[in-house]
Amino acid sequence: MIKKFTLGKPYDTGAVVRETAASGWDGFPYKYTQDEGFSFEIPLGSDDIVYGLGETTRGINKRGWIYESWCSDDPFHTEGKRSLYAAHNFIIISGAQNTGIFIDFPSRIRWDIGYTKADTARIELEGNDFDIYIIEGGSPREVVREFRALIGKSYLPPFWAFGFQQSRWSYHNSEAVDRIIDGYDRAGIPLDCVYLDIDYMDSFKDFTVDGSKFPDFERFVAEKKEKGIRLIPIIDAGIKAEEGYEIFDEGVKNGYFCKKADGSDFEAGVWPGICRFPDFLRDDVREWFGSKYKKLIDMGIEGFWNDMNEPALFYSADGIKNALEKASSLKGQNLDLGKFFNLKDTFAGLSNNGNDYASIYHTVDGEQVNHQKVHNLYGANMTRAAGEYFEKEYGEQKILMFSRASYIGAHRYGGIWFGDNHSWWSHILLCLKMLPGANMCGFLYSGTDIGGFNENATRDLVLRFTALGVFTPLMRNHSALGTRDQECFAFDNTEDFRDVIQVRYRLIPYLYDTFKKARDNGDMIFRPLSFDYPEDKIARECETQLMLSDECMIAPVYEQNANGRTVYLPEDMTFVKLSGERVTKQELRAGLHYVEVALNEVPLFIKKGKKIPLCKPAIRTSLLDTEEREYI
Ligand code: MIG
Repeated sequence: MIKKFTLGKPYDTGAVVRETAASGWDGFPYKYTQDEGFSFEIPLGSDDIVYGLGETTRGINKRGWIYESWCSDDPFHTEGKRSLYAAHNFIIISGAQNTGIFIDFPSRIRWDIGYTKADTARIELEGNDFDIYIIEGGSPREVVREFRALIGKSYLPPFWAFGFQQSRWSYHNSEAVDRIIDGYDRAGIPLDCVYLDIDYMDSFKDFTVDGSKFPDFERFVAEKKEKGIRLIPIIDAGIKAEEGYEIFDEGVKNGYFCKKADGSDFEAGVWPGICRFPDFLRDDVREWFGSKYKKLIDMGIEGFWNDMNEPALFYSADGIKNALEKASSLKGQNLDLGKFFNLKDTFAGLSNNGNDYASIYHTVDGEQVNHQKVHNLYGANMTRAAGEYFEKEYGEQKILMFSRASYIGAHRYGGIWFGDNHSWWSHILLCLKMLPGANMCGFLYSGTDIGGFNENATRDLVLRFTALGVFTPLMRNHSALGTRDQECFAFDNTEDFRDVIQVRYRLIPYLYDTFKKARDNGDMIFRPLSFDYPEDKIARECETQLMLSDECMIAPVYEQNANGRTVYLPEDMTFVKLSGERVTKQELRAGLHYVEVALNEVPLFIKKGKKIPLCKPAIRTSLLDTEEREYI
């Protein structure tokens, strides 16, 4: 059962697709207070679990921390953080009752889930115009299904997007791209996509290609496609302010960019230098920007990733001016501690600065809307711009699209990746913990940078990371500028990588069916164990394993130098080790077990009475015979 509580004049975020009549406030079940903002308190029973918030730091059970919905470009995903790139405003309180709460409000929300008071979740909205949906269900899974019916069907990517994908910041030119494909082919490791990061563009200008790095891009793209490889270029939110650049000129002429209070265009520096920012909240701007992807699609491109759309702002002209003024006012002085740190913070604080966000205005239905009020919708509407255009022009399942920033609703137009993680062992688990939360909110096509983005990866880390990535719909190895080479063939004994990635290709028919089933039924692909075994104490606390669809459980190895791990089986299961074309099976009883898993093996647990299909591996998805299936 869904109840909707509306206050003020909520901004139409587009998250909800099913009309729901508002209930009277006297039926609101929680104690609330209303002043400049709105806050309410939910009592938590000592055994209650709080699920949700999608892409966030920390655990599957969100109790014991404060989270903030505020899409942030933050490349350090440590436990002390409150926000990452997404605003997924949905939680489930699970105990004697199961209650889902969706807050459709695009500005900042503070979720104090038992941080200040262990037995209370206190939720504070920075504003008084919102819809809150409260969903009562028999089980957490039912609550999720009801919620998903409310927000509409998830995006369905093309079939080839389930193949293995290789990325790096950056493969600078056509030779670099060829070297990657060649490296994979020579090692016999399956591959479907190679990514183009910002350096493929001419001076970081969206929808351009630098002809000196990629001469005859169209032919190059066609040649790769002949080989079964797709190139996936990045698109950034900021548009270089440069006269004569078509996108900039059109944006200026039609007034499509975000404004400042005085009506002039807002400007900030990102990769291309000073940029302007398309006002994606407007229908006409979305239509215009969406249609620009055609430039690359006409050159044979079939997929994109949208980046920097929180939006990330390195600096603004005003910010630089103030900082320089401060610096010069201190010239010649002997700085005391306070002045020194103040100066340092002034420069460090230039990026993603709150004053800059506060100075941005959107124009919605002719009215000026301050960015602070709708911050969390910016990236989501960039994805929507692309997704709406793709569906209209090319139909469903044709163009791959996923984004860094997101808000619920964008799950209908694309997937997400979890942004700039690190080559840390703990980030294998962080990915695992985010998956169910993202799935709850409809983001089924999701995954993290395999091997880790920041810092240097080791061979064993990449192998263990990849073994988890075998199950994530988006399976992409990506790494930052300046880090050690992280492609599978860059390490010794490449046959181990082949063994792991071949398992992915063997599983694609199953994973694809699983994806479609979850999409059609408003279900999750990945569930916490506690969803399925709510009475089982150990299952309820398990944060290192997940249920996969209705047949399996996954339990990746996530520690360095470990030859295996301890795994908990809530019921009897078959322990399967997959490696290349090899399958070994062992029946295990319910309970705790230590299982050995070699670096070239992918562990999987299949429930009693269930079977899953495997096909033969191939080096491309296009070469898979998905009909010839063996059941294990
Ligand atoms: O400021 O385009 O998350 O995947 O490689 C960094 C360069 C900008 C951030 C993305 C990352 C990408 C990088 N981008």
